[in-house]
Amino acid sequence: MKKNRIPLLTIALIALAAPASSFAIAGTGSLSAGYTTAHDISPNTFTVKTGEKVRLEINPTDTASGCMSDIMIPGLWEKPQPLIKGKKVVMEFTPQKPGAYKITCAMGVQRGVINVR
Ligand SMILES: [Cu+2]
Repeated sequence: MKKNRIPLLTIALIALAAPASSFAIAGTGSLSAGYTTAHDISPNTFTVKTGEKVRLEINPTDTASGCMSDIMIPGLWEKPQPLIKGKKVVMEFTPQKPGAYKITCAMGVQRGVINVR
C-alpha cells in the first residue's frame, strides 16, 4: 500500500501542473489567451471580480477570417478588435456588474465567456 503513495502523488502533481485548456481564474487581473483558426480563443473561459481592473491579452498565431475576424465582449469591451497573426490584442476594462459576459465576434456569435463574480 505504502509503495503506491509516491507515484500517485507524482501523477497528481503532474496533472495539476498541466496547462489548463479552457479555464483560467484571474489572480492578478491579467488574463491571456491565444487564437488559432483551429481552436479559436483558448482558453476561452475566465472568472474575474467586480470592480477589479482586468487586462485581457490575446495573442493570435493565425489571422482570423470571415465571421470570426473580430473579437469583442459586449458589456465590457464594445469595440471589435481584429485578430491578426502576431498582433497582440489588449482589452482593459473594469467590470461594474456581476454576470456572464460573452466573448463574441462582431456579430454576436459566442466564442467564450468572462464570468464576473
Ligand atoms: Cu460573426
